[in-house]
Amino acid sequence: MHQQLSERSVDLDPRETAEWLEALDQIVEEAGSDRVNFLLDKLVERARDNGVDVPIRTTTDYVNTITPDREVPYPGDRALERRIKSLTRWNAMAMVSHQNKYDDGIGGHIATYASLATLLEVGFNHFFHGSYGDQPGDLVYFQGHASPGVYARAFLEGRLTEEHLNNFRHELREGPGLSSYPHPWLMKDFWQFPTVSMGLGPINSIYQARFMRYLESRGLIAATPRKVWAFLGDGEMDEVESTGAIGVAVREKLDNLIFVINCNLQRLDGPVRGNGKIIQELEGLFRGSGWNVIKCVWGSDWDPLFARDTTGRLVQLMTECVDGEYQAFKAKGGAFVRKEFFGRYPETAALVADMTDEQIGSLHRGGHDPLKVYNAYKAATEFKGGPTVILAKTVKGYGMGDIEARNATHQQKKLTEKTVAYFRSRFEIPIPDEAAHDGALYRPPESSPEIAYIHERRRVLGGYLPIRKPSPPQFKAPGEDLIDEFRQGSKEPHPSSTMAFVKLLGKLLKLPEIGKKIVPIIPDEARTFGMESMFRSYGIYAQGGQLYKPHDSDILLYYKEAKDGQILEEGITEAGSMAEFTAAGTAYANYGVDTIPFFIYYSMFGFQRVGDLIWAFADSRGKGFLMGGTAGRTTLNGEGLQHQDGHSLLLASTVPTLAAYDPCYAYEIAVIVRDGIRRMYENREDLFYYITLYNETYPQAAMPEGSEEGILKGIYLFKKADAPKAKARVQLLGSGPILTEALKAQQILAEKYNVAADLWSVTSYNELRREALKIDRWNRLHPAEPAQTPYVQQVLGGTEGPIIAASDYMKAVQDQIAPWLAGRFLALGTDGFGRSENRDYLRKHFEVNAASIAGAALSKLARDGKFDPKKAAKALAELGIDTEKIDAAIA
Ligand SMILES: Cc1ncc(C[n+]2csc(CCOP(=O)(O)OP(=O)(O)O)c2C)c(N)n1
Ligand SMILES: [Mg+2]
Repeated sequence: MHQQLSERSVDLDPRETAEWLEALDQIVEEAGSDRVNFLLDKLVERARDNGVDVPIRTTTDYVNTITPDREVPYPGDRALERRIKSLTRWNAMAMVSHQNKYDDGIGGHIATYASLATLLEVGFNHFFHGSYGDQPGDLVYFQGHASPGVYARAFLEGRLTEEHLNNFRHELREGPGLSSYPHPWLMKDFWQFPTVSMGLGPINSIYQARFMRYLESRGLIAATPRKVWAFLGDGEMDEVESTGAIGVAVREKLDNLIFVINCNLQRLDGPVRGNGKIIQELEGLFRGSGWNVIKCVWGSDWDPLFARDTTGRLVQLMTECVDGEYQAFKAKGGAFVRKEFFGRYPETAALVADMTDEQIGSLHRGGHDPLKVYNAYKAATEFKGGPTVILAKTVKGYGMGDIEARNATHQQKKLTEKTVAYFRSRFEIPIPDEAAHDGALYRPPESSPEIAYIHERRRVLGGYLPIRKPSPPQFKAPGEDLIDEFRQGSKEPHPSSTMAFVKLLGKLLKLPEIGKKIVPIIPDEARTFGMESMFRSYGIYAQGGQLYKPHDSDILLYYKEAKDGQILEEGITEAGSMAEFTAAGTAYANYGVDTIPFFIYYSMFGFQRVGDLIWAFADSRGKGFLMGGTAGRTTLNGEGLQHQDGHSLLLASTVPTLAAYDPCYAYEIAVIVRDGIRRMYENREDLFYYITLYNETYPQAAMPEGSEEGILKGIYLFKKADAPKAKARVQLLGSGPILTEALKAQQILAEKYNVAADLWSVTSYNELRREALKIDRWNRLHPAEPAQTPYVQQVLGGTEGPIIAASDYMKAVQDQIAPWLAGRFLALGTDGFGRSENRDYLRKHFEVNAASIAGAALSKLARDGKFDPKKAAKALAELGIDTEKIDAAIA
């Protein structure tokens, strides 16, 4: 069943081995680790010269990295800390169990925190800084579904009341409730980081640590010993986001980052690696990437066994066994361990001959031993030059009696009376039987040594956490003059909306107070967006500065990297860029400093690729601007199916705090961005923006008088029809560059068909719908009051004729306002897969070109009885519309 070790692992000559090791020990003692490393390198080199195949080994034996002789004694009051931990264990369990007893199926988790308690408590008592002087403290990403333990501690600290805990997962009742998981949106003074979607904690914490360095390097915050701690599940490490960015932490030398992976060997359904060892696998992965790896596998009670194990059999046995076996050892108790583990070799059986089964059964795993955990944390916080990962072996459901380490333990919400009784006596909770069965909470009096100790430790460490403290406003939004340059429209050569935005960004970067707070984030397409001139002016952030002379240093716009560079050029990682955007967009709550991130990327690779990170950004109350470049299914020439985006706006509409805009003209962008800064940073509203940017060049129109309100609300009259003798009238709605097609359609309709078309620019269907829904709701709830009218109806309700709404996005984007426009509405959009073609052909294919818009207007007029149907059919032919061609939606 277990893995056999290869010949290479068997010691054929122990005496010779001992001589070599002694020699090595002596050099360690006399010359230190640099010399040892040098000699080891030389030995490997020589061995290879002699034809020996020396593999690169990134794993070590299955034992603790920190040996007992390198440990420092535990600085805290072990007995008192154990009492406190028992109370957090109890209250976490009681809270979940009680809630499920009275509200069957409400859920929650007990087993995860049971495995994590020591790892968190050592941190709370000795490491997690609430503040560093006047600076904010450590940033801790908690394993999301271990939240009951964090609540239980806050309860002991007096930060949460019994009422809070009694309302766990009851957030919509009268009293204050607790959210299931860490959600800043739901508990804005408490949680900082939404982590429960597996994999987001790892990537977000890496970029958080990098952004901390960025802020320090640019002098926006003081440099402190502040750390980012990320507590992660071993099952969670399977997510690609969990390991996909670990190289970044090494490259960026992030010694402010500590991963603690709670290796309880289980995930939800069963073992993480039943047939292998997750700790060894992760050690190889992280060490191979260059992380400082600290394995914390065995508790102190194993140390005497190691000391007596002169044959090396114990370590061999530990390395041979797989996680499926280790799980069984904890699930099945001491007698089983004696037989199936120690009993495998006579030498190891002898080691425990004088121990009882009970003693064997309770031999601890590293993650449950405060001394081992303390030493691991100490080494991690002192390590310089790179990130540290602590691989702590724990037991899922530790202390839960007969469900400890069982496959089903993750799902245990309600404990049996027997389990509760066991739990209570094991952790010595002083409450009567009946109260225990009912899941009563227990908090010792304020004057008790436990509570006094908790407060004192937190006082020494600078305050309580988690805590979320947004900063007050730090600057005023830019004035009207930001827009001035864009009011008049453009001259030849006309820019695209992307170019216009880059110009606007340049202006923002130059503003006295705001400029330095702007954080441009780009994966790798600055040149596509025409932003390369910013490299030289603002520099690309590089923690080590620029170590080479760039080949283009002789030109003005060379590729400049600098320690205090302002631009974050992340490389081709939308997930990493989004994580960086998250750190920047929440800096106001974590560092007390407002930064305004602009993340500019291919719109296609945003929502559908990193949607969950965007959702978590909203949960985090993030602020900033997502700029969807190369937007539109037909505006992006040539690129085809996987690049042409016709749906990001629809996906954007699903995010409650996101205001999404699809502007056509430069002045629209300027108005939206200026107001966005006002709302987010001056007014402190919790929202963020998504703005599409296109790369088609066309004349940028002059800003119509009085259009500002409409631009922000989502619609304004761009150009009234100029057809006084027209027989029929329509309303044309256009967004993004398709507004320019609608502009042409307006002319076609007037000149060829004597139809008057009023032209509207719709900057945001999403915002119009939201406002309309809000008004509808009010009307629904106040039937006795005069009804209010949604903005979209105020604007379009009194107009005449059908409404044809075209954009470079799916029809469903436009359809968002259809319910308020009765039967008048007809959407033209880009449903279906993109194609490699130029704009003319693409717009014809998707039926969003000027001809299609004009044709749709005539067709709808005909259906409405306001235009001769035969003439309409003839007009379609004249306009070159192939009425029998395949529908782009399914092509
Ligand atoms: C992206 C995502 N997928 C699935 C889940 C559902 N889920 C919640 S906890 C869990 C198992 C977690 O296992 P592990 O990371 O080992 O944590 P443990 O509870 O063992 O400490 C799963 C699959 C989730 N929260 N997020
Ligand atoms: Mg696990």
